[in-house]
Amino acid sequence: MGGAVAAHQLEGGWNAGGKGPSVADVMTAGSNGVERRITDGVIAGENYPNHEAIDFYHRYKEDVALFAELGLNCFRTSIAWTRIFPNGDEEEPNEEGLQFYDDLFDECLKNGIEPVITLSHFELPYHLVTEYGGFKNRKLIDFFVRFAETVMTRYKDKVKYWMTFNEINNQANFMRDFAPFTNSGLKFPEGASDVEREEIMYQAAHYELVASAKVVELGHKINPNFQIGCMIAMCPIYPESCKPEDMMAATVAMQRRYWFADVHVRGHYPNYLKAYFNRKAFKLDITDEDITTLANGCVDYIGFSYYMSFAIKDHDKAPFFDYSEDKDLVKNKFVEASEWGWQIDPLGLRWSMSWFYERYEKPLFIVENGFGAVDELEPDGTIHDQYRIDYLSAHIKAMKESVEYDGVDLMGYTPWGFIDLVSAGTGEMKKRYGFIYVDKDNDGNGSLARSKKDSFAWYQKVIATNGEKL
Ligand code: P53
Repeated sequence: MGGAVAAHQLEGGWNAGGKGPSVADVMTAGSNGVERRITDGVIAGENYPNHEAIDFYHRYKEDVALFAELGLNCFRTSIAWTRIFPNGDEEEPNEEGLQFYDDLFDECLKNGIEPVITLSHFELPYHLVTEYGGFKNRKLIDFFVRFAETVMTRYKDKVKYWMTFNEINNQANFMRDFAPFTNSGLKFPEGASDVEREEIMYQAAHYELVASAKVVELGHKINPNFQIGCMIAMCPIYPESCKPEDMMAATVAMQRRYWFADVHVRGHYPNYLKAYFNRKAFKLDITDEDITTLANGCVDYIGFSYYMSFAIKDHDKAPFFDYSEDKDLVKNKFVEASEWGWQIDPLGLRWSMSWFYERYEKPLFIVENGFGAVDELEPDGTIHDQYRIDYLSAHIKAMKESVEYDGVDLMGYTPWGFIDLVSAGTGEMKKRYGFIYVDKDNDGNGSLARSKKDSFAWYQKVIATNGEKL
């Protein structure tokens, strides 16, 4: 048991140590219901919350000591691609960036905490967007492989567990700008039609899957003990009712959101997707060599995040039931939601674990789970976040049931944002997930001091008893 974060959401130091700007560095702060804006480069006077984040870059030693006190066995973070290759297309890496992660991993290992590393967590070098158009350009495969080879070689004796692309399937929501940009550095041409957006998304995702497969193969050569996984955002999609058309709509929606996992794990495109590509007459660059690469780079385990479940109704879309994540989802009247509208559904985690395990028979690693909420600081500085404890307890209980009653092979569990950090979706600080409070508000004010919430002692006990005491 451990905890999870991502470099761009906590490190700050966005231009320190030779780091270049990433896609996260050109996104302004949004708020609940207000999307983050993507600016053309870094513009003076805008509020970019990731530039300072919680300043982990300069405070990691004290922070890792706190993580050790919490009792983390493992620490999932990402390596900011732009610390290593500031523009993404250089031949040689930036030594200062490499040294930073050497020091961070040493600090973790010294404290008995094993690093678990995501290679690409919404941190594509911004230069690869402006010069190459992001991952819709085949050249990005080589840039990513070079980055991965560099860090996997450098840290081969410090890091065993890796993941390639964080939540690669978020971009199934191609009608919004956020996921295609953060996943793949995509900016759609002005006035692009729905179909054009979709085709571009599939092309970029294909190149990412090829890049991932190459890195899996290469990683196993660098160190045969490496465990290299994918990372899927799992929000199961339930039929709104038992009406057969609702069931079929849910099935098709699951295909459109989770085919990425099929390719990662099985090494080939599923027939339902080939049939869809044919029907849509997409012109995708998928070569025979790519097909071989995919087959040779199947992942070792399935990393996934779980926060919420979705529901869908058929919307009279028979016979194709084409899915629009932007329009087709409906509220599930049987569950409550967080302040940000994320539906709280612990049993959905057990369902998801069964779905993955039945389908792939590969070990699962829950690499994110958590409850984003507004915390109230009491006059004496304490924070009573019982709602967070309730959410996590219920999910850990579901996880235990999955292992005990359904026979699922679970490798680990790392709750998200166990130290408060910048929200990916909204750029807010006040959407907090942490057991460790960080004094900073949405406007960037605050001392950045760390303190323990009630959930800190609770999670300490959970880790110490391996989930027996909730
Ligand atoms: P925030 C959408 C749906 C599920 C997970 O999210 C998501 C997103 C993107 O917002 O992202 C993951 O911060 C992601 C993390 C992120 C976390 O979930 O929007 O891997 O980077 O911070 C929570 O509340």
